[in-house]
Amino acid sequence: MSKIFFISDVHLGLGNKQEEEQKRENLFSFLDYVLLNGNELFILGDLFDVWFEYKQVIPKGHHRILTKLEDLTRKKIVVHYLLGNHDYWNEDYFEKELGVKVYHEPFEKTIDGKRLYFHHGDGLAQNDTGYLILKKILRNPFIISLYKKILHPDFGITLATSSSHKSRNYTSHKHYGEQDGMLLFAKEKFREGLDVVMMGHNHEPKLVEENGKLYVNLGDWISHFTYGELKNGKFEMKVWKGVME
Ligand SMILES: [Mn+2]
Repeated sequence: MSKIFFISDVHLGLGNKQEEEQKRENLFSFLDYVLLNGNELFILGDLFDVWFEYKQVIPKGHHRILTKLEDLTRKKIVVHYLLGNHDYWNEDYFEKELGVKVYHEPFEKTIDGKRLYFHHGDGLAQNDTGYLILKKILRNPFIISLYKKILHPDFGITLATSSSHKSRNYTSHKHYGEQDGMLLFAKEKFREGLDVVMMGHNHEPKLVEENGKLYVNLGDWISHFTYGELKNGKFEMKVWKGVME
């Protein structure tokens, strides 16, 4: 039986120097644990507070996490990385250089006979047409490639960083019933035959069991440091206490 780990919303680069240092050490100790004990790792988006990659350029400041991920894949641990609304602008660096499996869209996997569905969690709020339009624009391949052609990386990445901060202020101040929307979506998936629906995005750890089906929100690594563990067909949500004092 395999042992599989799940995390979401680490938002590397979001905090001040000291917070980031602490978060990194904490995350690295977790990844070392996964390296020794796991078979697979799922990252459900917003690993970075901003990841904006050009064909030949990646953002500065994250080299240690990149080599950590490579350590995992070199040890034959399968790393699945579903892109979130803060780190969607991925080219092929993670796949080609780090051996990570990258997903641009929500996806399904069967594990130990159970059907699991993974979604970052954005765009599921009720009556939030504005965000859905914005999401379409921000993910449009033509617009993304035009942006990269026009803007030098120093400017393009800086601009992406500042709009990421604006987007957080916007999303954290809206009340479109995001929690409800996510749970409703999960229930819809249960009706389609899925057994587990897992998300992140709203930074609120949550576990809802219903007729043997499971909705999981993995929380975040900003204030909760929560992770999921699936072992012998049993799912548990835990808090990583690693190197925190
Ligand atoms: Mn998000």
